[in-house]
Amino acid sequence: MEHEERRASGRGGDPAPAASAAPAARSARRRLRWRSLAALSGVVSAGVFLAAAELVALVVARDGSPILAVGSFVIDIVPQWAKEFAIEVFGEYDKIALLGGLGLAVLVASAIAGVLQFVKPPLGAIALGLAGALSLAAVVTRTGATAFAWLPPLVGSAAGIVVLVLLARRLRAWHGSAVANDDVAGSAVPPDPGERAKAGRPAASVDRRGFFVLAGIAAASALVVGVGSGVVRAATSSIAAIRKALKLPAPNSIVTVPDGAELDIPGLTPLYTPNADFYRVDTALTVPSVDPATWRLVVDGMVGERVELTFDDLVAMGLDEYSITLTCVSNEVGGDLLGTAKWLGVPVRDVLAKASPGADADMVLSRSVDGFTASTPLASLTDDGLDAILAVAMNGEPLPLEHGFPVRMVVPGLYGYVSATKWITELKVTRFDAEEAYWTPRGYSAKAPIKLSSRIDTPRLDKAVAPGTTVIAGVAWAQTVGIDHVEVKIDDADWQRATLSNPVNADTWVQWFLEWEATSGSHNVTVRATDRDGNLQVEERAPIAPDGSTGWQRRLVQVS
Ligand SMILES: Nc1nc2c(c(=O)[nH]1)N[C@H]1C(S)=C(S)[C@@H](COP(=O)(O)O)O[C@H]1N2
Ligand SMILES: [Mo]
Repeated sequence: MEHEERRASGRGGDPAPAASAAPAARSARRRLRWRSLAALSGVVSAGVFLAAAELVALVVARDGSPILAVGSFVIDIVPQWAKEFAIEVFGEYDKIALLGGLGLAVLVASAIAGVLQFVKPPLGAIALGLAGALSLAAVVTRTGATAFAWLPPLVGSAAGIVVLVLLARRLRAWHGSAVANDDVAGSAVPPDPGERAKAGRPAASVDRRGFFVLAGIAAASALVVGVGSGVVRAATSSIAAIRKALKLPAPNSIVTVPDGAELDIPGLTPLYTPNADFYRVDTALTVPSVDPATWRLVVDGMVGERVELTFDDLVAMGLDEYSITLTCVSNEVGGDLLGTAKWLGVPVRDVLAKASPGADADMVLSRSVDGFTASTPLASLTDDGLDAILAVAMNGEPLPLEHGFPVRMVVPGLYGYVSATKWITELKVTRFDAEEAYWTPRGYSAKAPIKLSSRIDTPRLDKAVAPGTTVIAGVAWAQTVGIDHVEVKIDDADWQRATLSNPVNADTWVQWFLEWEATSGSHNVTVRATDRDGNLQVEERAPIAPDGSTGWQRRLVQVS
């Protein structure tokens, strides 16, 4: 009893017995204490409000989230100078700063509502109802508000008001019993249970527990529901989820892989590179998030008519499947910055034709959402014999996010940096003497056809082979032309022709192999390819800059 009374009147470091000194200061401290608890009940109620609204929004109408609606509303009304100031002070954290500021405002307002409900009910509940009405207005006035968008703020404010009313009631009960007990204690007469029963007051400890239990349950549920809804929302509204749910129409044609196109040799690169193993090269710090629903492709520049396509427009042009080996200019001799996929897409020439490119144009500058650009000769995109495409799928699934979702360009025979723009948004018809692409001022050629090359996959340098029959195998590529033959030389012996896999097409690499009677010791294995135009792979070594490496790969093989 004594113990309870002292707690209720605040322990704030006052060593003096309760009634002895400075009664005014003591009562001020007490008032502050009760008001803090009232403020707490307001904050908890606001938490319940927001969490309940987020849960309902998640289930019935995502755009009904009061947090998002009010946040967007504030972003819309903030004047330009304030935005600039925020960007100057907070940099890229300006939106986080805005949300933080908004959160602080909600905290203060809900604390005030809590105090009001405690001091002058039902003022706090009315204030919360007002906040509900305001957020409801923010929700339903947003452009494109859906049919049930009003439900989340309504349910949220109802839940918040109920919790606030209950908490304030318990707090007042506790306050009442504490004051009554205080009076009894203050009379310096040992409290008598009989007297208390007469006054009809339960122990303050009971009311206190009632308040904290309810506040605790409400706060914990708000936290769990709020954080849970946020996590589920983030996980399911992410571009990854949109990609997963995306259904592409059936293609008009698919790639036919002829018999013998894929050799079954351990250690040999597969004909088609699984998406998960496909090399990735780009300048993007974080993978761009592009929603196909809002994606647009603009064809402009030197055109008869500017054209804008949606994802559905593009896909409705009809999809076909193409087998193309993509290669990076940074691929060193023997390197692995290349891969082959079956791409589903639309010919770039069909898209360009809609815009009627001007006769003087000789280049298309393709641009990504993140600002990357590539310069591709117009002829490489419009030539009837070339399968330059805007691709939407890779090996049977929508483009992986890191490979350009939802749309990228793929051009057979050109290095990726001058053709394979991922997350593409614009095709600007222009001239090489008028525009430069991303890598051009950085030491790479404006035009860069892929160089004919070949690679040894097995045996490997780091794995000794046993003497006897050994298979030497690898891949060779000469996109748009095709490989005619591959030759292998062991030490200083004569060149021997390797056996090739059955080619899928000229744009796809071929696999090759040669059986070799390996003898103990170390041996040099060298490979070179010749394309169907009769060009022999260049022997002389060249670095990757400015337009791709050259040289014959020579590998040291240990036989023991
Ligand atoms: N938006 C964008 N697209 C890009 C690049 C880039 O940096 N940004 N890099 C290009 C380069 S250099 C290559 S080799 C290919 C690689 O494609 P991948 O990552 O799908 O293998 O993408 C090309 N497209
Ligand atoms: Mo590249």
